Amino acid sequence: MTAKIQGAQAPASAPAGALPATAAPAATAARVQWLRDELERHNYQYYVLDAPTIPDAEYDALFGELQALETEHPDLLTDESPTQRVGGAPLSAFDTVRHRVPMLSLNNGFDDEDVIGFDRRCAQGLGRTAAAAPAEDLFSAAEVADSAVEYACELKFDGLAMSLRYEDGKLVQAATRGDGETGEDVTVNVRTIKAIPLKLRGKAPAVLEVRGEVFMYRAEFDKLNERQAEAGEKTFVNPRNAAAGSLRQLDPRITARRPLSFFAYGIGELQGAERPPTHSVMLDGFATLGLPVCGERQVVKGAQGLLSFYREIGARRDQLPYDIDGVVYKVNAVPEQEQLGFVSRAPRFALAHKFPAQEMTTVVEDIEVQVGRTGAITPVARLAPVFVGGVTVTNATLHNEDEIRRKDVHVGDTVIVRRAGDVIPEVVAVVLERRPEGARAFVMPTACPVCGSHIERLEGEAIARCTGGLICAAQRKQALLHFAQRRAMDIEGLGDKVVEQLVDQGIVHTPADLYKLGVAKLAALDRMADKSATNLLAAIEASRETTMNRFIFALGIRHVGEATAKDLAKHFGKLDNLMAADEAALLEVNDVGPVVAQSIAGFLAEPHNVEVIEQLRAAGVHWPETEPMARAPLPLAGKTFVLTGTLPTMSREDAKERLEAAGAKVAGSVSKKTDYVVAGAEAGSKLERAQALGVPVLDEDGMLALLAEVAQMEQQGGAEPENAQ
Ligand code: I6G
Repeated sequence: MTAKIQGAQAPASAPAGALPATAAPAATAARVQWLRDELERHNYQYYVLDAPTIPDAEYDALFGELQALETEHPDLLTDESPTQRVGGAPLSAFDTVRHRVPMLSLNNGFDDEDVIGFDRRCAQGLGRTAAAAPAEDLFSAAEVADSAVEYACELKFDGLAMSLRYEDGKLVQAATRGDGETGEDVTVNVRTIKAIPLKLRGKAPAVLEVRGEVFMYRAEFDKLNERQAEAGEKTFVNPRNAAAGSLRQLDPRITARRPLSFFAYGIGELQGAERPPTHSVMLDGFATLGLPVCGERQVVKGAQGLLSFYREIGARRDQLPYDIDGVVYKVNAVPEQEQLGFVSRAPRFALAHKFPAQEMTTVVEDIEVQVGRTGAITPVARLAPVFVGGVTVTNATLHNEDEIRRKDVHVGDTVIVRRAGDVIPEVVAVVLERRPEGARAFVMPTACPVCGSHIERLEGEAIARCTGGLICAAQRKQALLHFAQRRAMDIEGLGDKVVEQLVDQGIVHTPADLYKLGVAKLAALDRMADKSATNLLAAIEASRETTMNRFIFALGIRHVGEATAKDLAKHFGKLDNLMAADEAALLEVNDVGPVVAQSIAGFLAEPHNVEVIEQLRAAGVHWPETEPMARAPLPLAGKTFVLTGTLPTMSREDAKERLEAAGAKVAGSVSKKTDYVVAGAEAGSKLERAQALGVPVLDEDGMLALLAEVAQMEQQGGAEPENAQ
């Protein structure tokens, strides 16, 4: 909840945070009520208006104060208090709930024709005549007929349908959809979801059943899986499964720790208020009552409007912060919805227009390994062809040996494959029930399949590597492709097929050999016409003039991406300065930590790498050089930190990166020389040792505050922070 601080207004008689615990009950009750209203207001700002006004730490302080007052005065405790979202005692089973108004499903559409047909049926049912234009004409028609039907368009979130029952504005029941007639009573779990108000704002109807979707934001899902993995617990396949698994916990305290969210989209039972005249007015009304509604919605006219919405959302689908599997269209006017009615339990006035599935099942026919530029061995699943995410997929990365073990992938398994946007397809999970007899476990080869060199996996590393270096043709090919890519030396025309032949025929061994090529050698390659050979040669020629950051990036040093290459070029100004730098000097470069520094120093310590650099310079590869940048040492240089336990929001790896970027060293064990221990939940012996040695202990917030403080100091000229010893 990080955002600008607006300063919460406490009641006039009680300044924020100043009320003593022993205050008179009336004043305490007022303070308790004020804290509750304030916390709910922040929830509303955050979940409904998407405009948070308070940083996490301040929210936590208000929450802590409320908890303390309620502990001291249990008579003040109510079910609606935000403190009651932490989850009570575990259940033995969920009760069954009969939905007073059934939770219907929607008819699905998959292509333009389905949408045009839907619009035509709605228009005819309402006594209007829909333009029977073919799909391609729909977008050329400049105007929409006045008689066109008006629709409310929304997203179809990939979560779990939920019915929330509010009586006199208070949440009294939450039930899953189940079979649409009966669902499960998950009230105790749903009460832990902060996005769902326990009490509606303003004037609420006597009974309001809100229908909507419980889901998980992708970023929260990733963090949850990171925490699960760090704690050695099972990770989830996708946000939908994580949301479903979290809601179906019998112990609500577990649900309370899961980052669930909610969007409202419909009404079930309603008493004591008129139904809103349109679907879009209903959605706006939800927001007024404090219920989160997705902002990605639009009112359109006719099939043309529907298809434009579909295309516009489809183009942004992968950038949305949550998973969706389609969009939903509903006739906007409620009387028109009633006029159209239902057919076999699905409304005639609504359509779910589905996007191509991003997950499908298929069979792993084999697992092979690929050798990358740095020798990294990546196991790849060869799959029975499957249409997923809009393309036919036959390969999916399995990342590394540990991932294969974690996901327990065998040859012969049926697996779920995911392909979202341009991301490389990956195997997300095995359907264990469908494992055939004789399914074969993967064994990492001990020798490189390309050069036969030994494959090694260093302790603490997830990746196994071919030790062949430049004698390995696979590594050489990848290194050349990396060198030639657009963002590096930008040699157009030097693609897979050409590199393959140049390496296999022994014509090119290192990038420097590219500058010795002539037209005749290139034109002799398979499928290389004279014209292509001349163009390629011209591209190689043009690449001689480059920039220092492109050149550094092109060298393919492990852990040196484009951003680091830029930082290095800016910092050292001249290549010779970089080549003379030791690890300590490299650590002074912006964003370079020990791992990157070690990798660069290791690369430059190899005589054959230096030789290639010299050959490239001798071949005329050049760039403008500048003066090195003068830079003060990083603010936490010389300080040693130890991380232990599970931090509430960051992985230890992230925390380590942040500290190292500020110049600190992160060590594995606590000693007298340790400056700080950063401890999270379930910190063990390291925390005890720090306490015994009197080493200062910070929690995650304390560490972030220190980092913010030193960053500010640095901007102001580099004085030591007050609490950095
Ligand atoms: O209006 C809606 C938006 C999104 C929906 C809906 C939805 O699914 C995520 N699902 C149903 C079943 C209904 N309206 C009726």
